Formats: sequence, C-alpha cells, structure tokens
Amino acid sequence: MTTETVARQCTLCEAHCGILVTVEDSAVTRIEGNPEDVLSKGYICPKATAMAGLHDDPDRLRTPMRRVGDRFEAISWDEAFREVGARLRQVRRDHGPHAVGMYLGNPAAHNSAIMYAMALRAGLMTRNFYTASSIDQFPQEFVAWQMYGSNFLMPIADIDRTDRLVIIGANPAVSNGSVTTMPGAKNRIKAVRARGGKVVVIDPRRTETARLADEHLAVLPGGDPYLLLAVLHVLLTEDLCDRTAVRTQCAGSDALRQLVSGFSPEEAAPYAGVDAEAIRRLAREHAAAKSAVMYARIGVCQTLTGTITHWLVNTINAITGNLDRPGGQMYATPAVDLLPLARRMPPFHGAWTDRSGKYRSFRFELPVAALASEILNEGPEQIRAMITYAGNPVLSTPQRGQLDKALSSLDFYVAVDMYVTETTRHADIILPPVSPLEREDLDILLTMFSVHNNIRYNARAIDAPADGLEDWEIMARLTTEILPLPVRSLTGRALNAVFARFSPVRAATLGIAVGPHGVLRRGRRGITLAKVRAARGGIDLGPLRPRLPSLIATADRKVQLAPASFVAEARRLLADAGSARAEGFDLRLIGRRHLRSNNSWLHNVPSMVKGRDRCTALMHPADAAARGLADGDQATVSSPIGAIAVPVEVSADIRPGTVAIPHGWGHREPGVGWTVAASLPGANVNLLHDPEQVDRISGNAAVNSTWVRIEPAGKAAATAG
Ligand SMILES: Nc1nc2c(c(=O)[nH]1)N[C@H]1C(S)=C(S)[C@@H](COP(=O)(O)OP(=O)(O)OC[C@H]3O[C@@H](n4cnc5c(=O)[nH]c(N)nc54)[C@H](O)[C@@H]3O)O[C@H]1N2
Ligand SMILES: Nc1nc2c(c(=O)[nH]1)N[C@H]1C(S)=C(S)[C@@H](COP(=O)(O)OP(=O)(O)OC[C@H]3O[C@@H](n4cnc5c(=O)[nH]c(N)nc54)[C@H](O)[C@@H]3O)O[C@H]1N2
Ligand code: SF4
Ligand SMILES: [Mo]
Repeated sequence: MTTETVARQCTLCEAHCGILVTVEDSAVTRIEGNPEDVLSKGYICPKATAMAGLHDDPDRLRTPMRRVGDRFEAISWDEAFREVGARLRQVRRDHGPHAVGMYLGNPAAHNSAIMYAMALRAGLMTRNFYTASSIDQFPQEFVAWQMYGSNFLMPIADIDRTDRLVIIGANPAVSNGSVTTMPGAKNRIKAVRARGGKVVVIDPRRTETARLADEHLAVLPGGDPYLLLAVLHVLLTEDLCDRTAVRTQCAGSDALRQLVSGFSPEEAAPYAGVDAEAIRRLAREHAAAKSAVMYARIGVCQTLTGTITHWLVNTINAITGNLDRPGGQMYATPAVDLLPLARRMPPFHGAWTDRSGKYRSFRFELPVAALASEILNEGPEQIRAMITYAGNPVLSTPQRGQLDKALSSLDFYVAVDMYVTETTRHADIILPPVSPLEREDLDILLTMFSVHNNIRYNARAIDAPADGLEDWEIMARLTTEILPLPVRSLTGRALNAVFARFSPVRAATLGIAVGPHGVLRRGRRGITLAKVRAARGGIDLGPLRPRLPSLIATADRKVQLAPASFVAEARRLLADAGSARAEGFDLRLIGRRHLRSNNSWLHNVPSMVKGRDRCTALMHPADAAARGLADGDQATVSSPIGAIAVPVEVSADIRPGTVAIPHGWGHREPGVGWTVAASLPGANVNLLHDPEQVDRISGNAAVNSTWVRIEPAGKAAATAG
C-alpha cells in the first residue's frame, strides 16, 4: 500500500484554506487542516472534507454527456467538442455573435481557468455575457472604479491588525470572508477583542458573527445607507475627520459635507432602525480608534442601494484616515500583482444594455437579472445558444421562474459542470472537468484580496484519469472551436498547441517572475515556482503594506469621495426616505448561509446535509405567533411574484419584521442528477425575488429587500383555492 499526504488548498470557497490530503492507493482517506499554511494556519471548516465526498460521489460526471431525449449518454471528448463547435458556429453564422450567451458561476473564480474562460468570452464577442458577480460584488467593483479609478481596486479589511472592526451585512464566522479572504475568520475576529479592540456587527439578524462582537446593531434591512449618511454627518459636523488624510489622499469632501449637513442621527434613526445615540457612538468611536475598519459585504451588495452603501463605507474609512494604513482598509501586494494594470483599463459602464434598455452593461457583461428574458423574448439579438460554466443560475438567480423554460427553448446549450443540476439538466452537451483534487493550480486572483500577502501552490492530490480534462483545457478547446478559423483542421490544431503549452501554472510562473516579489526585481532572493512548490504551506509575503498614492488610478490620483452619480442617488434617497412597501406584504426577506452548505451545491455530499432541515424561514417569535405559526410548521411564503413552501424556524435572533431563508435549495426537479440532494426538502427562494429589483446604480440583483407574506401552508392553500 502507498500512502502519501499532499498539501494543497480547499477550493470550495474563497477562503482557500490549506489542507493536507492523505491518499492511500488512490483513495482519499483523510483531509485535515494544514498547520503550516501561511494564510489559514491549520483552520478548516466542516466543508473541507466534502472535497473527498465530491471526488468519490458516484453522481459526479466523469465523461462528456450528450442529451438523447430526456436522458444523457456518455460520449468521447472529440465527439463532444466537434458537436459543440459545429452547433455554436452555426448559431453564430445564422444569428450573429450576440445569439450566443455565456454565464460564469462562482466556482469559476476559485480556479485559474478563469483566464481561459475570459479568452472564450473575448472570442465570442457577445453582448450576452453574464456572471454571478451581478448578484454578488458588482456594487463593490462599481465603487472601486468610481472612487479609486478601477474596479480591481476593491480595498480589503486589515482585520489582523485593526483596533476596531465594524462588520456590515456579512457573516464571516460562517462565510470565512469574501473580497477579504480570511480563512478562520472566527479566530481573527476574536483576536481583535483579545488585543483590546472592539468589534461591532450591523445586521438584521444576530448572526454567528454578531455573537462574537461587543455590540450588535439590528439594522432594518436596507436601512444601512441612512445609518451611514448619519455617521458621516457626525464625522463632518463634529470635525472628527483625519484632516491630513482628507487633504493629501482625497478629493470631494466639500460635496460630501453639503450632502449630509442636514441629515442628523435623529433623522436617520427611524429609517435605519437603529437609535440615534448608537449612530453617534459609531461615528465617534470610529474616529477615535487608533485604527478602524468598516467591512461590508453581500448583505448590503444585494440591496437596492448596494453601491451607495459601499461608497459610504469606503468614504467613512477614508476620511477617518483608515485607508491605506495598517488596521484599516488596505490593498494586497501579491506575487502576481495585477492591481497596477488597473490604470490601463477603460471605463466600462453602459457600453450596451439588454434589449429592454433597463439593464446596463458593467465590466464586460450584463446584469444576470436580464438573462431569462434575453433568451425568451423573440427578436434580433435574442440568445439562441448558451454556454454555462460552473454556475447554477436556475437556483442562484432571480428569473421569475422563467430560466428553466428559457434554457429548454434554446437551439443549443453546452454546460461545463461535473453534475446534472437544475441548470445543466437542460444542456445538450455537458463537459465535466476532473475533480478539484485532481487538478493543479497556482491561484493568483484571490491573493489580491487576502488579509495577508501570500502565494501558495495547489498540488494535485490524485492523478487525473488519462482522458480527464481540467476546466482550463475545456475552456481553451472551446475557444478554438467557436472561432471561424480558415482551414480549421490546421489552424485549430495550431491554436490548441499554443494553449496546451500555456497552462495556468505556467502563466502564473511568468507573472511571479515580473511581480514585486519575483526574480526580476529581487534577484536570487526572489520567489520562483520551484520555491512555492517546495513550501508546503505556501510562502508568507508579509502583512499588507501601504500602496497609495501610486496605486490609485483616478486622473488626479486622489480618492474620489463624492462621485456625482453617487451624490445624486443619495439625494434621491434622502428625499424619498423609506422604501415603499408592496400592498399586502408585511415582512422583509433576507438571505442566510450555513457552514455546511455552499450556495446551491455540496447538497449531494451526505455528511454536509445530515441533521436538521436547512432551508427554513427564520422568524421572530412575535411574527410567528401573530400568524399562528410554531417552530417546524410548514408555511407558505409569498412575494408579489411567487410563492414557496418551507418550514418555519422560530428564533429571537432575527429582527422582528424580517425573515431569513437560505438560497440554493430546491433540488427536486425531474432529471436532476444529484440523487442525495434530490431527496431533500427545500425550495428555491429566488422564485420570490423579482429580477427587476436591482441596485439602482450597478444593476446587482437586490435579493435582500423583498417584501413577503407568510401564512400557515394549509391556510394559504385555502385562500388560493
Ligand atoms: N437569494 C440569493 N441568491 C443568491 C445569493 C444570496 O445570498 N441570496 N448569493 C449569490 C452569490 S454571492 C453567488 S456567488 C451565487 C452563486 O451562483 P452560481 O455560481 O450560479 O451557483 P453555485 O451554486 O455556486 O453553482 C456552482 C456550480 O458549479 C459547479 N462546479 C463546482 N465546482 C466546479 C468546478 O471546479 N468546475 C466546474 N466546471 N464546475 C464546478 C457545481 O456543480 C454547480 O453546479 O449565488 C447567488 N445567489
Ligand atoms: N458556508 C458558506 N460559506 C460561504 C458561502 C456559502 O454559501 N456557505 N458562499 C460564499 C460566497 S459565494 C460568498 S459571496 C460569501 C458571502 O459572504 P458574506 O457576505 O459573509 O455572506 P452572508 O453570510 O450571506 O452574510 C450576509 C449578511 O448580511 C445580512 N443582511 C441581509 N440584509 C442586510 C441589510 O440590509 N443590511 C445589513 N447590514 N445586513 C444585511 C444577513 O443577515 C447576513 O448575515 O460567502 C462565501 N462563503
Ligand atoms: S472555509 Fe471551508 S469551504 Fe472554504 S476553503 Fe476553508 S475549508 Fe474550504
Ligand atoms: Mo458569492
């Protein structure tokens, strides 16, 4: 028997914790935290072991599949690529480039194949490109672009050195951080307090993170911009700003002062759902702390005011002198430093829109909320073929329940995924990559957002089957297939040969060499691929370091505190405070994540789904009692556009008037290949969210502000009947 222990990372979520994978005779027998890992220091969450569960899952696809009627049959890679190429080229010939749409899901960002997916995107030249970013971090990228000059320049929280951590709309104790990669977030948060600092959590629910905090403010869903405008009011009227930082780093403080001068904490309190004294204290303590950082994430991204809320967060950090200083908001200095390239990126908002004109493009894509209608609505530039890669938009995005119908109406659909999911079950061809444990990688994307500078190698734990392909190889091959190449047999082969020599690890090696820690800058002390490979826990590249002003990509190299469109939107909000409630709906629906679940997947790994029902409507006891509901009762949750049935979970941890339901559930559709998941209860919460409800500036889906009504299931049925 051969036993080997391989050091790599868990790539299931952004945290990328270091793991040690023990393999005995090609079988994974153990996965544990790697104490030598320079970022995660031995931490793993319960999901890490699911890497083995996924690998062994009999439902995981291991060969390309072709639809025949309502089932799939295995085919060879050559056959699959030939057919995909011919069908996609046909659609492009007949209907033009915009007729082919593409959707990229979340795991695409946890794998360097993203570079090749972007090559495919470029080759497609379509306007119909969509990603999970438009139900995720669009607002943060938009703010980074407007304030610092590039969407890449999203600052991260220097959580390991801060004296004061204010968390808004994020639950890192469960999620382990996002756009601030912080594996073992719980320990890092506890450490803030252990070193004498203070932690505040602003969240409608008393979350797992709020339990670790000194103070929890149960804000009204969507109340954050009011709260933050009033914090700014206090900072500016009580002269609590860091004058040097404002003068040397920033532009626009006068416009900001004008905007908030009349908006006191007393005025904000009813709209924020937080009392005026708490708002004042937030401002004063942020200004007084030696270092302080406000960190906001998807709880506020996914609202109608996602962009301006993130703008206010970054502004508060900047004017209190907490941008680019240890313990504040900072930038990484990764081994492959893509951040300075930011200056060369063109502005890119509204270059095109969807056909209705409602959704404007951002980056190189359209908001995903437009996807189903761009497939279903007939006319020129209608999507007739789709490529999905590592995404499950049927469950993960609001589409009025129309995406199923849309995907099944396509002329052709190819999915790159290792499962037959709610989404990929509609595909004509599914191309499955090898399992994550079978691929090699050197992640460079997430190192731009890590709380500590590092570079780590992701070794293959298990040899891939001889005919297995990694995602990047599939993406590269699809890119050659869609191009209208002259003499395809020759040029296609030549292009494939070029791609084959340019693996993600090779590309990263080149990036490291020219990067700030590489041999070209640092000579023999510089890091190389060989050194990274040899270090079992990766290489520690030190704490975050100051990078301003050179990194700032705005014309005057100053942080823009008051972009005109943001100020205008804030004025509109102040004039029309408190959003209108839909008639007949009296509760606000927000989301919730669980430590053993990951968006819509991992529900097929038995150890991840054992125990109590996960997909429940979490309600306050008073709200439940008022509706005649008790813990465990089946309830119907309705919104203006849909209804689902889920059990109620009663808890005083949630703010009255608010209900929390996790997304990514509801696997019982016919044909779904997840046999374990398909046996579980749960419903698709995105059937309740209206795709028209988007952040007014970035177009990000606003799934945290939906008005709903909840009734006992029987009663709702009786009313409907
Ligand atoms: N209501 C509501 N909706 C939400 C959210 C919310 O909070 N509330 N959160 C949103 C957020 S933040 C996100 S990021 C999205 C996620 O939305 P999506 O990315 O669309 O969905 P996932 O559930 O992550 O599905 C990932 C798919 O990729 C496949 N996969 C996993 N690993 C790999 C791989 O290595 N290669 C390939 N080719 N495929 C792989 C899985 O089998 C699965 O089918 O959901 C969003 N939707
Ligand atoms: N275990 C686990 N970890 C994950 C994932 C997972 O599905 N499971 N998904 C991964 C992905 S793709 C992402 S993007 C990250 C997301 O990471 P986080 O941003 O930490 O995501 P959530 O845990 O959904 O936390 C959002 C919080 O916002 C709160 N909230 C909702 N509405 C409002 C509001 O109006 N105002 C305020 N202030 N708060 C509000 C919710 O109650 C919730 O606690 O997590 C990643 N990590
Ligand atoms: S937090 Fe859990 S799922 Fe995410 S990378 Fe770490 S071990 Fe994997
Ligand atoms: Mo996400």
